[in-house]
Amino acid sequence: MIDITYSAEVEAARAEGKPIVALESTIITHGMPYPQNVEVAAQVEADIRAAGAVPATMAVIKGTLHVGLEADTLQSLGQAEGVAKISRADFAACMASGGTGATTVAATMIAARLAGISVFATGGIGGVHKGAETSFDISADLLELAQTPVTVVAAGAKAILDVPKTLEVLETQGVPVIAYGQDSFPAFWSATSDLSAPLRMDSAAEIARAHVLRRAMELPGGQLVANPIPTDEQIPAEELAPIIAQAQSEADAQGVTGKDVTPFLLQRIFELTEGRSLEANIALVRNNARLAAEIAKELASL
Ligand code: PSU
Ligand code: MN
Repeated sequence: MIDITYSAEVEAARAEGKPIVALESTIITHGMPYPQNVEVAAQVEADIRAAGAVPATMAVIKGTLHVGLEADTLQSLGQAEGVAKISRADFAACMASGGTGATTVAATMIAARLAGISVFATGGIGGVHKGAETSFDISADLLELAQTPVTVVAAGAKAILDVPKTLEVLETQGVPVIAYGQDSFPAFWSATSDLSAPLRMDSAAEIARAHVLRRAMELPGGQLVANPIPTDEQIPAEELAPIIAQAQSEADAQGVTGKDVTPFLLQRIFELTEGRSLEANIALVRNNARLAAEIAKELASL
């Protein structure tokens, strides 16, 4: 009924019970420019393999859910124009109409659950946008974390979001937010923020045990692991604040709404930092991939 294709390496990993890490594709089609998007995606996959796990990048290609992309499929997806950005609301519709779509965090979690994958690495999650009290713009990623049992490793939330409100929604929804190896909630391009994370864990094994316990306790939903960017790669928050403010006011002035908001802001910040935001973004995604691989290995051993 559900048309799913596994890449050769994911197929083999499933048969052998090897650890697998899910990866999203919206970061490829809507989060980074070509050709860096494809280079980074391939590098992140290589990082996961080097850490002893198998990468499964998710995307819908002409109506089929791909769990793991072969290299040529990744290349063409990274260059394709007009790829849909799919979340919970439009995942099935995209498949039913034979469309091609990149998976957001929410859609990647759904795909991971369908494929029996428990761990997923990304850069940043969607959250509560600034001005949400009037726009009601709250990412479906937060509600997915509340209902789909996947541990998501991200570098915290970007300052394009209202981070305190994002943490409030996660708390209301019962999502464990776990800072890795520190008390502070990391701020994407910066390793720390003024906010402390609700939970802290210092090892992949502990994160894996908590994941398994939540399943045993029949608590729905996943966990958000907030993994700080390595400090030698970070960009100070003060430096980015005016750039984010400018990107946000341009979005408001141009009437950007709905699912266009996040890609618009990411693209403008890339342009306004002359690509420096991208360097940090690459470093943190790779760092998250390595931690996710460790968690997947721990889960496979439990
Ligand atoms: N935040 C980032 N980088 C990203 C995204 C969010 O720092 O690439 C992408 C992810 O795919 C995330 C999606 O799931 O944007 C959220 O979009 P929205 O805010 O429209 O829910
Ligand atoms: Mn939104």
